[in-house]
Amino acid sequence: MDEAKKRIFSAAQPSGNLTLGNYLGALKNWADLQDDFDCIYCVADLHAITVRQDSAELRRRTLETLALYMACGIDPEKVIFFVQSHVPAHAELAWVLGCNTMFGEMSRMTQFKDKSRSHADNVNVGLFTYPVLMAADILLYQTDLVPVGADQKQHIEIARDIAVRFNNNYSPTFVVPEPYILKSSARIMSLAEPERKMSKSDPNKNASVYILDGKDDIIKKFRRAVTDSEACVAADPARPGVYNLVNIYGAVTGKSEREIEESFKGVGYGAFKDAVGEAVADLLAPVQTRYKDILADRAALDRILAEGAEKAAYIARKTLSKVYRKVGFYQIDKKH
Ligand code: ATP
Ligand code: LTN
Repeated sequence: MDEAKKRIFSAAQPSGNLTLGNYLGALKNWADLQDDFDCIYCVADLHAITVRQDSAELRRRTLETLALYMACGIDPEKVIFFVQSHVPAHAELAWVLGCNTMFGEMSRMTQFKDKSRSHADNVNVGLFTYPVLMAADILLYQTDLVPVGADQKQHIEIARDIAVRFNNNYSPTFVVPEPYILKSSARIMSLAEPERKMSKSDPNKNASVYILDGKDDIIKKFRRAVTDSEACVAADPARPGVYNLVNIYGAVTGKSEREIEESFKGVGYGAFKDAVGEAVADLLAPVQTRYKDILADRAALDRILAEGAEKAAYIARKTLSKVYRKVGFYQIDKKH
């Protein structure tokens, strides 16, 4: 790895089929960044079990998520890829950081409040301390930048607070990370409820476009997308349904809001929705073809994961040892 390059770390949970929101908000940017930064990307399976998961499905999805990262253009020759549970330092650092994080800080987290509402029968302690584990993920690798969608900004701020506090209470230990959020694709909204973000764990399958959806399904989902009765294509945040479609079309085609408004002047929602659906289907088709080929070679994927875990564990160990020394954990002197 090139010492002069800034370090990037990011992760997605294998908690469902990845959506267009994951692609535009995260995966596409991860691929775009891999040449200019020293990138580490992880499949966050420890985070995924904060919500109940079927074991066989979680196992299958972990591998599928990795294959999808690669299909989106992320190259294991250029980045470190691994599964979070394969590197024990994540859980170990999370414990120490948890002892440096306040109950009040965690109680304010929007994601915790949302998920405790949507999973009221399973408000577990892991869901509450989720941001501490995420801070451990980031801080273990002395990360400079964390590319995520806007929904994760609050968690990165907490990771920064935890890093600054630890550095002040002990001595400089962690790089203080910055969020890296692209405006155009930061928040892709649900097609059914455009006030809510598109989310892979949304039980309404029409609310999300999945990266692996076929063209017909994609077109159908956009046709059904909730809009309004004004029948005028505009980038107006007060009209969240149409605004979301304009935003998606812009992120996919690279066109500005003004250009989109211009080119769809006087055009009804039906034709506009079809144009968005076509553009999204064209964007995803090559990803889907690559995905099938990549997933078919299980041995290659296992090799990538083994190598990734080894490289990640080496970096993570160094930070963890430093932390253990600073907090005063007794170290055995190997020279005896
Ligand atoms: P879940 O529904 O299980 O909470 P999720 O769809 O929110 O999952 P994550 O695994 O939590 O996905 O997120 C992976 C990455 O995708 C994160 O960087 C997150 O910010 C980004 N992301 C998720 N949903 C969107 C969205 N609708 N728009 C933009 N980025 C998103
Ligand atoms: N919580 C993140 C996934 C995640 C993550 C991370 C993102 C886990 N650990 C570290 C960036 C850095 C989410 O997207 N829901």
